[in-house]
Amino acid sequence: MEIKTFRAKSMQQALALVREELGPEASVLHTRELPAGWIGRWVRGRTIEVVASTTVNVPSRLDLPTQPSPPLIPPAHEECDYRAKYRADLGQELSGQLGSLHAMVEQLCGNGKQQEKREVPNGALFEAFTDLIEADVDEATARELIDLLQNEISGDGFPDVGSQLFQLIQGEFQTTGPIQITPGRRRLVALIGPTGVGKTTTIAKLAANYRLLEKKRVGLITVDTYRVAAVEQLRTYADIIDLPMEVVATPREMREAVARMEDLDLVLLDTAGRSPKDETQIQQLKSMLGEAQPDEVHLVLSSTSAPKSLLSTTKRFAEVGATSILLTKLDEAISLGHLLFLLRGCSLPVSYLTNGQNVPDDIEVADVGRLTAAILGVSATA
Ligand SMILES: Nc1nc2c(ncn2[C@@H]2O[C@H](COP(=O)(O)OP(=O)(O)OP(=O)(O)O)[C@@H](O)[C@H]2O)c(=O)[nH]1
Ligand SMILES: [Mg+2]
Repeated sequence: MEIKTFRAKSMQQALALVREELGPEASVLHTRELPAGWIGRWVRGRTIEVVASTTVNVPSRLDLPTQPSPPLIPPAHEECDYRAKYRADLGQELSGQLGSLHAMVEQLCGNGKQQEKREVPNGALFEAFTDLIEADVDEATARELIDLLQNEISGDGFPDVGSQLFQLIQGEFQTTGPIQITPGRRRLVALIGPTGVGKTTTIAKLAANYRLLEKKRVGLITVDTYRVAAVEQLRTYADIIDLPMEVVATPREMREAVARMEDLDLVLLDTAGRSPKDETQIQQLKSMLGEAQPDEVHLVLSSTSAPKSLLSTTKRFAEVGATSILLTKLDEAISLGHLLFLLRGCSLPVSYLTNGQNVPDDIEVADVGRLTAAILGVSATA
């Protein structure tokens, strides 16, 4: 029996080693991150361990089929044989890992009746898992998606796991469509978010598109009087696009500016970058938005940020009244799989995506299919 342990700095690297050394027939028996104090992690980085085999016929959720393809859920007697064989052969080194493996077997057997009918291609599930990891989806999310996928797959024959995964991810988030302008009713749209994520640039892109292409009457308000250059940055765009612009510093000025722009079709409200950790700043922003009473509040987030920080920032700004997420700098992100952690973890729909510094071109209305393709790193036609 050949059981090998692979260690690498990331799950991607570890799975690549498994493929390289054991080939596509390998089954992944167990994965874990090796414990190392924070100093160890800081000095050496993470260490991911993957235990894999070409001979242990484990009914794993992530294994590859041998020829002919074994059923995902073995009949009960085979399961007992498997356990006895596995216990006898595995030895000391792997004994500590049996717990999770047994839990996996039992979980799968619990659903045995339902799943016996299914023709689930284990190798394709493994491929889907590695594709998600390679797209930078975190391991826990990738596992959850593969579990969901496994439960979704039904019917006879060999389902197209790739397209089912695509559909599954499409169902994990929603989009808002473009800002809707109703004749005779001014739409007030605020952009909020952390510092430097692209709020002002995105306002310029939206303003130019609605003014120059849609021929709407657009106005700008900024409450960003904190940075010396912030007002000038927006004023430059206002001058080029030929838009009215107001600078407000107090709640009263906000009320007055909003009233003066009542006749326009669209008013875009730029705000100063706020740290989600600064309670005072968050409360100031909340009270300014309370005065403005915007119809939409887009939380602008840079897609280059780390997944946990994106989610915690979103939760913080949701308290301020964010109604959607606007993702910027897609062009700078090396991969976008990490966005799934955010999109699955919050209930806000996505409004726009920006992918460059060019005003007004580098912006598009978020589309579920295109964003899913970008997350998976595949062509949008997939
Ligand atoms: N690559 C890339 N750069 C962008 C994008 N959007 C904005 N930027 C750049 O990001 C930098 C910051 O943009 P701003 O629009 O000033 O960001 P902000 O959120 O208004 O910043 P603060 O007002 O300081 O909080 C600028 O250099 C922009 O050109 C994008 O989609 N892609
Ligand atoms: Mg700004």
